[in-house]
Amino acid sequence: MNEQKFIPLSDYKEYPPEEMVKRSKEFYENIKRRRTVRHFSDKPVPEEVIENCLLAAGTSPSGANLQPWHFVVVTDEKIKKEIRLGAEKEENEFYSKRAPKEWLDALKPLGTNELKPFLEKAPCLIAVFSKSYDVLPNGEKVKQYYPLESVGIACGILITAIHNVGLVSLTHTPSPMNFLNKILGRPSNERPFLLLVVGYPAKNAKVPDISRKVLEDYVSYK
Ligand code: IYR
Repeated sequence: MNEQKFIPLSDYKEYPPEEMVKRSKEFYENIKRRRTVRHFSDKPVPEEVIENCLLAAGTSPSGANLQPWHFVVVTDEKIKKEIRLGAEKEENEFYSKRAPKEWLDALKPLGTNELKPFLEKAPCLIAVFSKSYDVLPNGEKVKQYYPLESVGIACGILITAIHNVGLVSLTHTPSPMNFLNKILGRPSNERPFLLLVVGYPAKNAKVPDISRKVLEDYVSYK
């Protein structure tokens, strides 16, 4: 059994209220420029930057601190092509058969379709996997708690870290995504959660003219 062990919260920093207001505004001004981008340049991204963003993601809170995630960074052209082919096969089915009209209507403003050239063009794909159980080196299975919530939070931090360094990302979720286990050789206790496309925007990149809800529409106070 693990003994409880507590250490002082030595890295905590408190800021005076005015400083808090300034920092909260600055953070908001920065993060509100984040856009999901579908037009990528093929300019390579520094490996160390991606690694630092993944270190940031790995600080995420998680159920019982079990950190139920695995990230596969893909820069190999052949593997990117395989992923594109796998995704386009699923997306073809989605757009031509599986998607109800209501869903297709909701996607119209985004201009998405079954073609996913960005999966080959972008320099870096990060496939994120979530574990419903972990397997210890001795083969013992360990249940994970709140894996989807935990991995979702980690992805939020990752997306924020990527924006913070001046790169753009696209949260891509072809469905189903099990083809990623096969291509990337991941075990069956890991479920693909998200395929994050990362890079620089293309010179002529365009984004849909969409708006965000105003605060009053998504926050209430009691
Ligand atoms: N996975 C499809 C469809 C799609 C679904 C949602 I929800 C989006 O926000 C965007 C697209 C695709 O990637 O085209």
